[in-house]
Amino acid sequence: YIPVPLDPLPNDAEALGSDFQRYLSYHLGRFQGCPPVYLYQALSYTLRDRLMVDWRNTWGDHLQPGKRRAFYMSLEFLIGRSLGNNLLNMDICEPTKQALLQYCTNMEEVSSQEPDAGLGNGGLGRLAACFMDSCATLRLPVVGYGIRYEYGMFRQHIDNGYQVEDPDHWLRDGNPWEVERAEYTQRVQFGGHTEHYTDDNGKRRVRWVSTDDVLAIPFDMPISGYKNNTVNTLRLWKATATDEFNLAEFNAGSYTEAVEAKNHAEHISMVLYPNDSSENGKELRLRQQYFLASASLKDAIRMWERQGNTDYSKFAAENVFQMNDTHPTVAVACLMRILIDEKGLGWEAAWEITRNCMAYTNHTLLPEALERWPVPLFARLLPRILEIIYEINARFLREVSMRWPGDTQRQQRMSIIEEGPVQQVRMAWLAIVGSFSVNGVAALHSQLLVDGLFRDFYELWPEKFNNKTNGVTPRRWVAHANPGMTALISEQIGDGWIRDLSQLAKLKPLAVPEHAAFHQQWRAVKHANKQRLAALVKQECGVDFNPNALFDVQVKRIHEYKRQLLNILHVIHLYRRIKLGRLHNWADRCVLIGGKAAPGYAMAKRIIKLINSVAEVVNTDPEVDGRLKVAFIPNYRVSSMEIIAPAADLSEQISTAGKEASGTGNMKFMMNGALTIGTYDGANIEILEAVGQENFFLFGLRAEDVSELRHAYRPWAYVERDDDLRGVIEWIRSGHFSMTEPGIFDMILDALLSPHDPWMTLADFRSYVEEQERVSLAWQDQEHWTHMSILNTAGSGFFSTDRTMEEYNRDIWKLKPGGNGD
Ligand code: DL6
Repeated sequence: YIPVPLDPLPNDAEALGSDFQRYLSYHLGRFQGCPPVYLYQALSYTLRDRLMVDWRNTWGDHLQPGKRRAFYMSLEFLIGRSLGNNLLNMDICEPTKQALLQYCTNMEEVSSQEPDAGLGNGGLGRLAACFMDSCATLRLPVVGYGIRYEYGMFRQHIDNGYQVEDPDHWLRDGNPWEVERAEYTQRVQFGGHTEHYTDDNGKRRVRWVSTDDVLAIPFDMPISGYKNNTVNTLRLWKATATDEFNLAEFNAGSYTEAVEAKNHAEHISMVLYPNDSSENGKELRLRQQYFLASASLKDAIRMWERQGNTDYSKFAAENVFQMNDTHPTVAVACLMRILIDEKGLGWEAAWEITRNCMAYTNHTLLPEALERWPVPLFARLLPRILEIIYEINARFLREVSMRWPGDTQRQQRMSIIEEGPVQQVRMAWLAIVGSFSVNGVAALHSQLLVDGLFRDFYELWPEKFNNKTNGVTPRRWVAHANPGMTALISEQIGDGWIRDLSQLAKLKPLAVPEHAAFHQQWRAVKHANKQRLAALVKQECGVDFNPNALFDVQVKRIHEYKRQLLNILHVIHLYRRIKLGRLHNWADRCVLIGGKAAPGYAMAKRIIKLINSVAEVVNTDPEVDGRLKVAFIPNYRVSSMEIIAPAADLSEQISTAGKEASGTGNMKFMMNGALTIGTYDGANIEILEAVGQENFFLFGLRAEDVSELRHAYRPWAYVERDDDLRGVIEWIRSGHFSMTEPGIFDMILDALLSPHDPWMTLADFRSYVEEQERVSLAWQDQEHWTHMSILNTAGSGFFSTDRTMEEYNRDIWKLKPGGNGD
């Protein structure tokens, strides 16, 4: 094969239109009256073609000899839809719209056909997707490694107020964006046992034998940079059976067993685990983690060796792996195995390399989310890897005992192997020991980590620990999601802010009342966005939202620590105020709540039922008369947030202080001009600092208050001294919202009223209600609200993932931004 020069394809409406037509007819075989999903596919192929030259050139740049690269390893990439985002980045929205009009269809209709790539649970997975976007925009040579789940995050529908989960077979109609690269298939070992032997040079070696291997086939997704001719790669692995494995069974006459074996292998990439904050503990999940780590490391090594490299002492200078939470951290031991068993390096040399190319990001302070794996499971599934972990641990504990002689308690606390009835491998400890960098995702979170959970390790290696406050990509979350505001801002300050979000600060002078015309336009844009959301709410929930009311929004995973309960207690309080005729300083509100509960999380599912039950009562009570509306939007996902964030007036970020590592929804809302009501938690604190206390509604306990109160928490005391709270609790208890299913909310009340409630919801009720009253008052002065809204957008420059990625690069990755020769 002789590579041929590739010319960029023309981007005018005529060329786009004729390619679109060609794909529809000649490739997809669809003619008149075809289902609209094929229009989406034909358009996506048309656009993907136009990414190919830049994609090839960007790879070429990444693969230059001596070039340092980073690999972002994540079990989750919550990408959402690609079409609109690529159109924006490629700067061909207008000709594409024109091209489609020739074929009697419009962009909205076509782009709504794209299924969300829901390959993630929530914040952690969406962050990974935003990182990919920013790396491409900054031209950083970063490859994302993940799993191509056949079924992404489940789809949620609501039946009688309860969450019901439906499988999300997002790949059913194919994925026009991906390119399969079977030539780079990797083999991943499982099971078997180890053999210790002496090689021809008299060296003691280990081999891992009699394994059940699985093949990992890469599928590449293009990640376009913003108007910069750069296309990075997200490489997602699909699992499949090896041929020999099938053949053995087949030759034994067991055709069906052979096919079953194939199924068994393919299970690995079948489904995303839908838990975002508790360990999964399932064998299949560990298989997924090792599958990703092993395939990705082998692939990165393959690329490096293909450049002619053989001297492994240079490997860490040219390769860095960022591990997204504990999920892929088995990579530490996996790389050791490859270097020692396959490349023949000694332990010290291999360890030096590993510790210099691994970096770990922690995303949670909840101890239950820190993964641990039972040793017996590890021994059965990954016997060689367990041996290596034992050796890492033994050497590490020697280091600890030299530093703190005789401190056996500390050794126990720091051991990678946790003792107990069943020994466990502590994945976070393995990650810290095996990495040169450990970071948290917001200033408070990083501080709490080194003060608490990771304290022992911080005392040993303070230099490893750092903070990288999260961000979101302004391309998807403003330029794409909010075209009205984008045009308005660009008219005033130019469009440089889309690449350099700190330029939004130029809006600050426009926030003063003298710029009345601008303020009028700002409100008009928000109003139009609210109309768009109101239409969605009507369609999805059958509830009428009045765009003149305050849109009060909380969308995120349903979890007790995120305290959707506090929100709904406030809604009931507002409802009582209407019923009791206490309407002083009233502001009409539409309260929108959305999010998925982990299928096994009974309390979270009951909270969804409570929200829906309250909505039902409030929305149908004629006395409410439009003053208050409540809706639960089903199947909250990336594409719905694209409509929700631009329309929100008030962003609810009300977690128990010290529990939300960062939050990123808070940033999306702020950028789109919403004001935040929030606790002093996660990145809320940095938002508050960026925008000033006078433009933020702060309430509630602080992290240190929460820790202090832990052993003296008396929820009844709050109820006894607060008539409003008592009234709210009584209304729930009396069955006001559960007439046909008495007692269904008792489990919620019991949890709220328990002195062991770790989320301390009732402790924050009064200050939340009072702050909400300030919100209502502030809303009545629309001019001042607009001023605060503009200042929120103007102050959001820090929260771009471009800044986050620049910091990762400056402090951890140290990559040279590329050029692809354009
Ligand atoms: O760092 C991204 C995102 C944070 O913004 C959230 O605050 C945090 O909860 C989330 N973490 C996880 C990990 N599991 N848990 N819990 O999803 O990460």
